[in-house]
Amino acid sequence: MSYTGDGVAQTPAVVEAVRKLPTNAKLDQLEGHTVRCPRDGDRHVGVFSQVPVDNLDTSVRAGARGPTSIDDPVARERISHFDHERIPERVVHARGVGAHGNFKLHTSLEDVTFAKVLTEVGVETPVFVRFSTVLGQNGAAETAREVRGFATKFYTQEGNWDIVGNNIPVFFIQDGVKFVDLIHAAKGEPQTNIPQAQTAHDNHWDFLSLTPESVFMSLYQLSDHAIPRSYRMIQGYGVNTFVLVNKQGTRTFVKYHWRPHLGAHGLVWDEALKLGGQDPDFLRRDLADAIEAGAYPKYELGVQLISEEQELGFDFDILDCTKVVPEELVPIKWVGTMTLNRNPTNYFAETEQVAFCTSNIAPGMDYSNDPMLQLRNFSYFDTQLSRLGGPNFSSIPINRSVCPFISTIRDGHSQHRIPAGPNYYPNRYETPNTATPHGKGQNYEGEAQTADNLKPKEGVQSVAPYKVEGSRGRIRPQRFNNHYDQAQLFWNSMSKVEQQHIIDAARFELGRCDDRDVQIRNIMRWNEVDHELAVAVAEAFDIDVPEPKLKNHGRKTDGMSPFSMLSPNNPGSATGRRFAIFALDGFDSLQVSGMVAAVTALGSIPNVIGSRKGPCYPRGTKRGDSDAKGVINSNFTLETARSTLFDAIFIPDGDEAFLKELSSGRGLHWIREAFAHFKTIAAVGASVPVFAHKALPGITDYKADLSAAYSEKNGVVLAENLPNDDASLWAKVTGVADLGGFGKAFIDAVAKHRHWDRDISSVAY
Ligand code: HDD
Repeated sequence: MSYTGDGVAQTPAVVEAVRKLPTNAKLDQLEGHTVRCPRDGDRHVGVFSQVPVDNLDTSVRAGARGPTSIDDPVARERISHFDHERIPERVVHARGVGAHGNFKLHTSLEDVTFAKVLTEVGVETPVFVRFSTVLGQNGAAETAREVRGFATKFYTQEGNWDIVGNNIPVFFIQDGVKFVDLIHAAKGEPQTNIPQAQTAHDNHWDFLSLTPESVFMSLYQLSDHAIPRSYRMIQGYGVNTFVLVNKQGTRTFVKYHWRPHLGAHGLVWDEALKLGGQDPDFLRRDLADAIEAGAYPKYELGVQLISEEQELGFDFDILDCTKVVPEELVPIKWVGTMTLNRNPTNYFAETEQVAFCTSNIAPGMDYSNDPMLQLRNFSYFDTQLSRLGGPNFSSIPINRSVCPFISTIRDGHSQHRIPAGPNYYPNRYETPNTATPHGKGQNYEGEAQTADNLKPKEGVQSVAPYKVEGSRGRIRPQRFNNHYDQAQLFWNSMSKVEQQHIIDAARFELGRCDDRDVQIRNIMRWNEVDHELAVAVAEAFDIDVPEPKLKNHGRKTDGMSPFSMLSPNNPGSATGRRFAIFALDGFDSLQVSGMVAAVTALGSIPNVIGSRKGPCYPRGTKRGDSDAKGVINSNFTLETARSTLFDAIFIPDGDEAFLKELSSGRGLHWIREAFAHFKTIAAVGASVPVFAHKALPGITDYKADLSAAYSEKNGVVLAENLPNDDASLWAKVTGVADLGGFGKAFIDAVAKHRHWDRDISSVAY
């Protein structure tokens, strides 16, 4: 028997199941607050008295058919608790998904900081990450074209440190004071609250067209970055410039980067639109499923370091968050790896109640004077006051640090701790010369604290002095004014396909605007980025575009194009991908079981698509036959899922019944749609003609080469003559390379993510 934090015994089965999950110091701490039901001897309780009750089904009545009695505390209090279950959703980033994990440092930054989390190599720091969409309310579709939040709370040995970032490195505005209007314009119209979770409407593009600093981010928003395939495949950025401080008190500016090990990948727009209805939870499900399956997402943390001497040496301002620091000017130094390996136990208690604050920094860190960051530092804790009901939100379990601390902060709504000891400082119990970190930081004797004698102290948050000068006023530096250079850099760095996606997205977004002025103003703005871009968008609106005032400088940079991440250094990976494996009745059992095992061995997620939910029967067996060999349980049918939910499709050989179902309208639609979304498709044996002649009749490029074991073109892998009765071939599944080269070709094609060279213009899908 084991005990939870509230001293109640748990059943051995529950304890055993929890023991097997990955854990860390934070998760151990949370376990102490977790009540796992049902436990031995549990009985349901009335709400506030917590006394067990005998009946939760029937309220107290005056007579079996008489009125319900108001003196029934159980009914009253249960309903009352329910009535108050909701808290205000986040005013932005309402829709999110969380995960626990660890951050492990592999390269110390001790030259520039004394923060232990960034200097102690090999130490694992527990983290909680919340990914989110920005505009959609809690429940909105997740695949809308949206910026994605990527917020990380590090539970360091020295207190909590939060990087509250996005998957796009720049922001729409330069000054936090404009945030209110940016968000009001982007969210639903005030009269109707329409649209939900999308920016394809007049107000959003009206605001952006009147806010020139937004032009760079507007292109990012139109790119594939804004429709990610998975939260496991997004980059992350701290966006604002922060500061690291070393033992000497030297300040170094820092930009934070996260890069996913799986590479950054987008959805196809048609897919994103359909998924919005087919699975509005597509991204959170993807993350939870992957973690559950052990395909743990990993991200590399990188820093760009800029000394105080370099601060003014660029032709942009590093305090302007509408600009990146191009990697060619300041390379990224990769310092550690984050692994997400455990799903939350309770969505509300963890994912909803987690409170990120940009002001949460560890000793050895500081803020820059980026005017966005300065106001963000106010906004986050301020919003938690109303969202989480008062100033004690930091003692909610998910927000507690794992390091010991003392504080004289007291009282207020929902104080969960019992603070003992003095509630003021300094006090006669801890004098400035004692070993407490607070004591050491104070100049007790009353000596003036000057820039010369005020040095930062390790282990405590203290200010490393720096010089500030200038006139007070609503003023902006000149250097914040060049809005087009980096927008051009971004546009130039996209591949042709990515540029086309931006043009298509711009046509869609402005096509959903009704105000001609809004369309014209945005197109004229993009004209200053690139004339061809503006002309291509304008064609869809019959708008003439004059020669631009600015000339495109033609320069490019790394790290902006999602495709550029699939460089020779990063050839892509099929690990963690979702495979659809067809097991309609009459399927070839060896091929299906072989592929399921191969995909599992790869660390990916096999999904069996069957004739029904439940047992599906292979070639040579009959439905209901209890002795049938090779029966497999399906996850989905052709009806309950669509190709949009998967990265790749494997269609084995099969008998007449199999081919009949595969050739049905729905079966052919699956194939056409996956083909039109540029996904990898493999077909074997008699399924090959169904693919080539029925699903894609007009397209002659994808016929199997009958003289070869298999053929591969643009991610279509066909093996009409592969021996399907060779048990040893199909049963050797530890490495897919064993499938006679066919399996390897299939997996390599999946690793490429999409096959853009396909011509899909004549495919109806
Ligand atoms: Fe913000 C939430 C990221 C600008 C005010 N923001 C929020 C979240 C993320 C970001 C990821 C969700 C955190 C979570 O999962 O709980 N925000 C950004 C980035 C910005 C940015 C990368 C640009 C650099 N934000 C920004 C400004 C302000 C805010 C300029 C206000 C002055 N953001 C908020 C907020 C939220 C928030 C209102 C809503 C819920 C919350 O904070 O906890 O305070």
